[in-house]
Amino acid sequence: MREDLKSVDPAAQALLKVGAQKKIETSFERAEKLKPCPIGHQGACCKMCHMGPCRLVGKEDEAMGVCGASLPVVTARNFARMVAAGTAAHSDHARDLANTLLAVAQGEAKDFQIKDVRKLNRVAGYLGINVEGKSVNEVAEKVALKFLEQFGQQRGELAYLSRAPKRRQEIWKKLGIAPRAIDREVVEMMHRTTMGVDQEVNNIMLGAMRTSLADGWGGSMMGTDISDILFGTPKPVKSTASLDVFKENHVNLVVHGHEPSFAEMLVVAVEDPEMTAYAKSKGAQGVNLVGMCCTANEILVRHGIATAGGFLQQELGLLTGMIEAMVVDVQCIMPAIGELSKKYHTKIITTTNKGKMKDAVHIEYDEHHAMDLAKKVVRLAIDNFPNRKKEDVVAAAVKPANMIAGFSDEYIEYMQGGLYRGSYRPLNDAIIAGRIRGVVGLAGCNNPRICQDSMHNFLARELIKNDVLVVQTGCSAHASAKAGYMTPEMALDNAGPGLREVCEAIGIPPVLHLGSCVDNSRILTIASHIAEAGGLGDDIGGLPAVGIAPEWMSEKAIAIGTYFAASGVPIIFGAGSPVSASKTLKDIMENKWWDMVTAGFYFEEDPGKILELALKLIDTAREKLKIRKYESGRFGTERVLMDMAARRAASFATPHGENT
Ligand code: MSK
Repeated sequence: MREDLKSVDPAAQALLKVGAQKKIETSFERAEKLKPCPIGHQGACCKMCHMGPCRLVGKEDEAMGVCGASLPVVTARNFARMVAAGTAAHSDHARDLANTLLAVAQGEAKDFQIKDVRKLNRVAGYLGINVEGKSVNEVAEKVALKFLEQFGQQRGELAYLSRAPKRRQEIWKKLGIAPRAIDREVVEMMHRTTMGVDQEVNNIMLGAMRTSLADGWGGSMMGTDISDILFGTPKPVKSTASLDVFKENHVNLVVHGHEPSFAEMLVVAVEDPEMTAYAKSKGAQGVNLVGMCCTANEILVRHGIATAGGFLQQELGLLTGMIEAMVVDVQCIMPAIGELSKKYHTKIITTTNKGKMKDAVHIEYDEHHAMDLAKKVVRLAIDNFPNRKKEDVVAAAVKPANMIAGFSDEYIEYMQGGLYRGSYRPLNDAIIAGRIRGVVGLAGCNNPRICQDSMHNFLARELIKNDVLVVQTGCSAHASAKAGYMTPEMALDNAGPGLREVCEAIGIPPVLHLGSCVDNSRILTIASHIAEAGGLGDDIGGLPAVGIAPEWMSEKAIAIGTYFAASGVPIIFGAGSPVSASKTLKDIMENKWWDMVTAGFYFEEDPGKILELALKLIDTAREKLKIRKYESGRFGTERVLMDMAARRAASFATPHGENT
């Protein structure tokens, strides 16, 4: 397949060509060669026991496994297990951070400090911890212990559920889906989906919602908050994004994965004059720290560290021949990079016992000795610089795009009135007046079965043109950043007139970078603030807001989508449906969930149809709220809506505008 059909990112295309010339396969080529199993792909393969795997083919009401499990039950169980796995991933990340916070509070992790005391106190308030008369570390210790309790408590409900609007809490209670404890929900979901337990489809899906809420309002929200407390709450920072952020005359050190603690230490270590001097002694001018995937997002939103992009860039980055070391932690790290690194001088460094890799150097991260370990890693990268082979070095030769990142929910509140008068009411007023038609959370992965970034870029462009404010996280945010959408100029040139007016007044891009995958919890917080600010109902359900993950691939994305729906935000996923085997399940998620949680979960592969559905959901919500009907062009020159053929063509346009 042509490189321009594999990715719309010109830098990725250039490196895919390099791979082809060198006969090096990446996930892009493997995806072409290895077709997905059609039965498993649609959720119809049951491998919960060793009587199978049973492949359920045939009519929905006739197909069954050896044990008698029906197709809807098998499909629901598979989906629910994806939710459990995604919840486990985000929450285990939060557990590590909670332990780091505890170690800092108890004076055992001396290289870290509490950076945001204001946020610490706010979080203590959510958890019912009295801060009066306590030192910062005493408060931090109580917060960390309370967080750790949230994983395994045997009574009550997750403390953070109280951050949701009252109406939403009542819905969860009525449905019996208020999560009790994080680990408990994951364990129970694994139990009830094992052979011979839960055999009622609706009940399995209710369980899936409860498990996902333990992620959104549990693990992920804790992960975000602890990172803000320890490393600082993001506020706008300038940076750049591209596969061309590597520097030929520097030692290039990449951090890849999800957890921010060690990466935070590396940010400090590479700036150490001792490290710079050491790099110079080896012939380099310094050490260039670059991020990839969600670890990139973490250090991008807090320090403006340049990003080489998301999940699908990891192999392409190695093809530049310029990476001395790639430090990986957990999640979304392709096993292929171990083997690929052997063709180059690059060292892959694993840092956790949870995630070891053949052909990698293992340096176990421990927050108690964070800086010593960070310097060890930086030195290892520097020592590897003389091993770089000139003949391997290729630049993507595409100028990195400028961007502004770092829009936390706190900053969005602050920019609407300042430190003491910050509020979400101006945003609500802009929505009520129709300047902003609605809000879309555009999130999720890249998937090599879809032209990389094509759907993210198409949807971001078309949504802002239609006066929809776009908030982004994860690899979706990387896609917009690389395409240059995260600048205020983008609003001037491309946003609809109402959205443009709002962006100009506040000085923000029309596409806001909110952070990493766990930071999808910021969208829940923003939605709660919008509901509380008044004028748009009293619940998240019913807001003119939609979540979209057009190029998803990860179980974590499924957990995120489910917690959004269970919180009242309708969700649209592209890239194929893992429940398409069962019409019953599709009906539950697209229709019955509306009656239960005021939101549906849709799978739709066509980008034009995703856009149409998202706008329809937003406009229907506006109608139900009885706010002004959105009219394109009311606040300025009307923008021409594209027809379906033009949209499809645009979805394959490169970020720089030329159609391929
Ligand atoms: S990294 S989960 S590929 S968004 Fe968070 Fe990207 Fe998806 Fe991993």
